[in-house]
Amino acid sequence: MLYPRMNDKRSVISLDGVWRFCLDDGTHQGDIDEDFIAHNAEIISVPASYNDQKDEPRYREHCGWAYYERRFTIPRFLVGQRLVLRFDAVTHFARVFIDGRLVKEHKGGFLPFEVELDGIVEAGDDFLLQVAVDNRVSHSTLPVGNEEGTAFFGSDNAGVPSVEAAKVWRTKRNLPNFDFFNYAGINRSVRLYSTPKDHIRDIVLVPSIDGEDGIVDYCVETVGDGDVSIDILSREGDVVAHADGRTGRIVIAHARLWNPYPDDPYLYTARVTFAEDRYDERFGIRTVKVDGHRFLINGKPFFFKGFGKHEDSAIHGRGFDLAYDVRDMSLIRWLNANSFRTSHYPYAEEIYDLADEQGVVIIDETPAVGIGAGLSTDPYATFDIRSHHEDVIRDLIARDKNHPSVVMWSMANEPDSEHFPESARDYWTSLYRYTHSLDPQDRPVTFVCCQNNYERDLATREMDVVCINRYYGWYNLSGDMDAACHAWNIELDFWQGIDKPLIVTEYGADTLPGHHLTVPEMFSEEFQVMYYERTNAELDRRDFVVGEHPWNFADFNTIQGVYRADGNRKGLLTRDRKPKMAAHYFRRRWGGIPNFGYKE
Ligand code: BDP
Repeated sequence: MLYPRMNDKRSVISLDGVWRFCLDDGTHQGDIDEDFIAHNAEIISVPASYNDQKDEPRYREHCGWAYYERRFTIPRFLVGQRLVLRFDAVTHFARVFIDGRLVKEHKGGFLPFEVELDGIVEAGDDFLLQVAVDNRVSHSTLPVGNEEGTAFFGSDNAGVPSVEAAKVWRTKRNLPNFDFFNYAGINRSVRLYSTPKDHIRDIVLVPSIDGEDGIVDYCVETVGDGDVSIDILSREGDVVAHADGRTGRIVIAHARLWNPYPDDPYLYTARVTFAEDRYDERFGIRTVKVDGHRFLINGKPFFFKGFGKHEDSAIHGRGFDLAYDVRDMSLIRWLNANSFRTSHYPYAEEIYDLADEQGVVIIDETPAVGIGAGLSTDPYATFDIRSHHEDVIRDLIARDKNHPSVVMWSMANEPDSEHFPESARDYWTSLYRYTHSLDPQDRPVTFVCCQNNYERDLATREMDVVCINRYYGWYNLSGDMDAACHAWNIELDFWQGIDKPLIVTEYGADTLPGHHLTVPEMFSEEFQVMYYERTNAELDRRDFVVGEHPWNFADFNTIQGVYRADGNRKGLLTRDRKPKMAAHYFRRRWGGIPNFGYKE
């Protein structure tokens, strides 16, 4: 799916701004009731989560439908053009109405969807746009909600003997099976864009390297009549190669490669022309491959220095915030990092553009978090998760396939892979094959494994890269780093025998900024630094460990619960991006670790 870009053939009009909004009272269930909305509507900002825009608790606690509306007039000068309404992300389920008529339903809160307006409205029309949004999570959504009445770190234990109170606790409550606040609403931009009627539908670019030359195998999908031609432009805008036809191979002589910063993340542009349409897609010449226990970018062994992140900020919630994203890119460089994982859902498309440009490597994750966690039944046999999971993987790859920054797909975070090991292995290996089959660049595929009994787990070892989240010294062996390091080594001996590259995709300790101790105990800044120093010393001794991603880049908001004081505090930075001592520690450490050849 192409990102909406403006040029001399295409226009993009933003529908972001102040919309009218109201929460459902539980009686409308996603249907539009004009009177109800008219009586209850108030202002809300789009894009942004609705939860933290108001001071009444019902916005944070809401479970169910909410309604957005605004009027819009399509400029008459767009007569004769194809018109498309595009939602970058509505969390988690959307129903779109135009003048009261349902025109689209979409499941999944982190990927774009479109409404073709042909036959619905025309240039010059003024219309009412309404969006019903459902924030409920369950065993059939991704991320997963735990319908049995337990929430991540929350507790419905009412004490003795009040069973009735526990029932009240569960009523109309979202029970996320994940550790980030369930921010909802129109979280990303809404746009109307136009293209010529005969148009370019998609562009697929597959780069490779042949000696000094860059190769691009390409395919252009079109609708209507016309011829396709493609120019490759250098960063300076010069045409360096050309081809005609819908599919083909282009050779860029003496190509410059896309490399992670501080090397040059060089980008070319594929300028595709078809009939009256035109589209510019940026791309990089780079290859990705797993070879034994090494992860190769452009044929060289790469070391991942970075973190799991979140899209999370004050007031916006999970809403798109470009200034935060630009600042985060700057902080990634300040930290001497080179990568991050889009834990635990696909991020806004603009972030991938920034990463391409800034030379930051991405592990691109689906919103499949919480599958089977805390259940006593086999989630793979019990719940109907597969078809939605496949849809999400398909749409993620369709959206992100051309980004040079994306070097690996993560199908999920911390699904249960231990309690029903055969069933989990069957599910994950077949989804792994499915993911490989969809990716034109055939990048490595993985899922991120929960702290578990890794000897029982049969799925994690089948992935291209072993990705493990481990909390030795925090949730396990709390505060005792001698014992934690001992446990690490026992586990690392096991993975050494599997002989695949391993990335520690999460490890960390909650840390209260400004809490200092001479004796480094848990929650102090000194403990966080010691935790990482001790753990990293063990990881450094293993050459199959090809990456370290502390959890998390920054503190982030979560559901309230006994384990969370003002959210998850494992950030190297505070939520408003001030460095803790551990940020300075990693900045020094990573400053001494090269992108390539660290453990050679
Ligand atoms: C891991 C999860 C992550 C949590 C983290 C934690 O993958 O989402 O935030 O633990 O507890 O299990 O801090």
